[in-house]
Amino acid sequence: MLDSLGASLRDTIRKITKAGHVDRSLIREVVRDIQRALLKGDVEVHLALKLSKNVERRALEEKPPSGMSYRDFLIKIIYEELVAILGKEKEIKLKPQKIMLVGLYGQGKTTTAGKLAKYFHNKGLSVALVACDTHRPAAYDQLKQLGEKLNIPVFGIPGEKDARKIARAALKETKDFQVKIFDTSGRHSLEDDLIKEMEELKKIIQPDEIFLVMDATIGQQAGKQAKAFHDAVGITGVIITKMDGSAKGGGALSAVATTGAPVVFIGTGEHIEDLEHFNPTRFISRLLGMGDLETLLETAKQLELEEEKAEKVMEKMLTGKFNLKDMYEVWEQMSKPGILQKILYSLPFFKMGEIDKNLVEESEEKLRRYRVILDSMTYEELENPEIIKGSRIKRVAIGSGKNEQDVRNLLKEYHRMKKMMKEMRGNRKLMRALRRQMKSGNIDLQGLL
Ligand SMILES: Nc1nc2c(ncn2[C@@H]2O[C@H](COP(=O)(O)OP(=O)(O)O)[C@@H](O)[C@H]2O)c(=O)[nH]1
Ligand SMILES: [Mg+2]
Repeated sequence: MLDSLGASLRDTIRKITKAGHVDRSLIREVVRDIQRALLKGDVEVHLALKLSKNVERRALEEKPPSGMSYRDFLIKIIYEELVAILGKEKEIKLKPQKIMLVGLYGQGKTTTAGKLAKYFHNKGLSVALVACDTHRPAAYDQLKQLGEKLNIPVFGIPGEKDARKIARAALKETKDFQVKIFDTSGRHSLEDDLIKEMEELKKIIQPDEIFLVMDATIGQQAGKQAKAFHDAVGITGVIITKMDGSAKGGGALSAVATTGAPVVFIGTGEHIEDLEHFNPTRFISRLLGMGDLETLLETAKQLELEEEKAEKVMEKMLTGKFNLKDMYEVWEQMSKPGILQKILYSLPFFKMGEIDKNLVEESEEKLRRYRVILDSMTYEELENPEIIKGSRIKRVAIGSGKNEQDVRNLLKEYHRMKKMMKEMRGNRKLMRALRRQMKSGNIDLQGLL
């Protein structure tokens, strides 16, 4: 599926991985490669241009989260922009529903009706197929045969010319089934006659979903067709078939996405199981060669989360709102290598000579020792440590199985930390530098101390 587009994109990724470092000329080259690959894959010119512009702009302007290389960051940007042109994923609800399939001749409606029946059947729902194609003489038989193979009932009236009659009768006959899939007639083009038929069937069936079935080989034209069908009858999603045999699938997928209609499924072969729920993220991961990419994205997410967390904790410290919960968080972060550890260790209160041995070990040890004590405190106490006195100290000590001195030590440590933060806040020069350094991700306050 999309073999040549996938191969070109993977070559580009490889080029980035092998590059000594990321500079303007590499970015330009990569952007040109991607543009060429997309155009060859039938992606619409403006869309391809927009994507490559976005990649270039972001690669030049944005900074990777600290801890991530520019190389990985560039790959991440490319990945995200590719996913973005495929639109949003549409969730398939596994509940009772009526699905009406529409589309032109030979696009794969009947085959897809069978595939969908199997899809829902495999998810444990009872399914019935309804043959509303009254145009093709063999349409009923085709669906009937599919149903027999799958062991799924097919409702139809052989010889009946009025699709509306079939639909009405089918609704009664299939009322005990959870999912009902209506196959309908096509035409050579979207003509008035077809529109009228679709509208009438829609009124009778009252479908939860109207899926337009389109063949990938029409490429970018899929966008126009999706729009025309949507204007005519209102579709809720698109199924693109024959993705296996077409180099133009990228064009079809991206063109449909620009219309705002979600691609719901893709057909990837003639066999009944060749149907995939379409997920843009997974699709692009696979196209770019999964494995490594997944780890890279996972790492990026972790780093971004950590950066956010670090900023939140720091902000609290800097504004002077600092309670026992925050102190716990600080220890936790100090015992884990990462950006917050870097920040915390650069702060003055850890350089005052008291804590000079292995800080990581020390933090871990404190966490272990104090966790049970903190667990025995109420929410109110954690938020306002000042209220923990006399009888409260006794209660917490008993609750945690420690003695009162341990509880007092913990509180002492908290007050000491808070006091240091207060002093730090008084040091304007230091605060300014810290805020600046936090933004840039390069933490080094040594010179200021
Ligand atoms: N390779 C491939 N062929 C498909 C796919 N979906 C449908 N077909 C073939 O396309 C042809 C037309 O399909 P059909 O379901 O009869 O289309 P309809 O006229 O819209 O009902 C048949 O020969 C199918 O086997 C697909 O995903 N991949
Ligand atoms: Mg058909």
